[in-house]
Amino acid sequence: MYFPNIPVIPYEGPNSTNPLAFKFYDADRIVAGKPMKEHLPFAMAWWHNLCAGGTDMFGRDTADKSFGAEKGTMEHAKAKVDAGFEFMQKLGIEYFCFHDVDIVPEADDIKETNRRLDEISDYILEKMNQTGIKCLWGTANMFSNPRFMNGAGSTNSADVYCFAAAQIKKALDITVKLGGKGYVFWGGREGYETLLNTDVKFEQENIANLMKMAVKYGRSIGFTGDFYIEPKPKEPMKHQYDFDAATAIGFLRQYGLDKDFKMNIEANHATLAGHTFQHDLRISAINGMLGSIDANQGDYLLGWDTDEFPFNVYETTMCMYEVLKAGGLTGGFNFDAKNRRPSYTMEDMFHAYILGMDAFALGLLKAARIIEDGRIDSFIADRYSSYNSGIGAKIRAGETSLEELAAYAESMGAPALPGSGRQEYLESIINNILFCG
Ligand code: XUL
Ligand code: CO
Repeated sequence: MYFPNIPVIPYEGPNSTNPLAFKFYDADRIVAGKPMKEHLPFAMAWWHNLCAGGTDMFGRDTADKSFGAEKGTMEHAKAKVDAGFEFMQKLGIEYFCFHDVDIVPEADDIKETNRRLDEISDYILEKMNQTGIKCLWGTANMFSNPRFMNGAGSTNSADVYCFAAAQIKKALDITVKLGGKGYVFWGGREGYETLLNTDVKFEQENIANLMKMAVKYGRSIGFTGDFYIEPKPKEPMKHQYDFDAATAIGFLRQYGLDKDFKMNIEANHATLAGHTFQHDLRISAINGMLGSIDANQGDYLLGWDTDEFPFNVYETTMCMYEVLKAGGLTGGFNFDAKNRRPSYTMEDMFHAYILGMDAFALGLLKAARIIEDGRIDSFIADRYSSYNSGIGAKIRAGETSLEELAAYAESMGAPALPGSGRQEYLESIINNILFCG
């Protein structure tokens, strides 16, 4: 046991003061027609939870993630598997997500790295069979190693490009072996620092071709799940090609990848792009591409990717509103989030997940209430009601012309103002639902 002092986390309800209990996440409670756990397929992010110890550019790890083994060894890799499964079981988390190099130490020779991946995935598979825990998605880390300083698909080096292809191929093999529902491309360093040394069109074509080859290979080995792009506007690169959902969707359509790909939307990435989390979820959903979510939050006072555990219930509510309206996710909610550096104990790892799971559970309850309440929906329907009949209906049906609309406008004279947006009233409805009952 790696967490001997932590019990299985029970649901105790909103009035509980037990720090190691859920206040809102009640896995089997039925909300909007199905159990909470089906609305909220939570996943543990291997990298933050089992690998990262709080290193930043000013100081080394504060948290000890050795799990009793020497780091960089396969013994350590296995200890992380054991600790991870104990962690997920204690929290009732049913999925995990991983990068290739999260689950094994990378060797100098890729053949050896791949051998290690085979070994560890056998071990993980055994644990999965014992516990019923599943893989949400896998990915390849093509941004940490110095060889990827100029990106993977976007690199200027054909040899590095081939290395990236080899990593993707293996990561797909392992994802399929573990029954992963998805495969993620986060364009870690797919972007550029200066146009003085960069051919953007060339790089984007290469990225698209790499993705096409990945789709072709994935389908050939029986991967039936979704490929995801995880948009992010900046960091580490100054300009990243997958800036936001709209940009990534345009890219996928341009290169004919839109049938195989969906979006994995991360809250903190959306806010770095100058959007709300809700905005990128909506853009994905209306394009039929809302796939999965990296559940975290940023800090509006800081301009970088802080990957905090989500506690802002307003944000989780508006997220769950989008998810419910979209009919759910094909993926899940991966906590791509890390403890703050001074929260370095094992117990803090549990507090973080309890916080995040409760924040989304409460968001789900409130979002279901907003929909059930109906005032927001009926306000929006009414706001567009001028398109329900007459000239508006003709516009919607595409059965008119610029000439007809111009003639209509001339006969009408000046139109009346379009009606109050009532933003403050609507915001007060949200507060009313959030804070009463
Ligand atoms: C980085 C990030 C990644 C991806 C997976 O900002 O979000 O961890 O989720 O590569
Ligand atoms: Co992420």
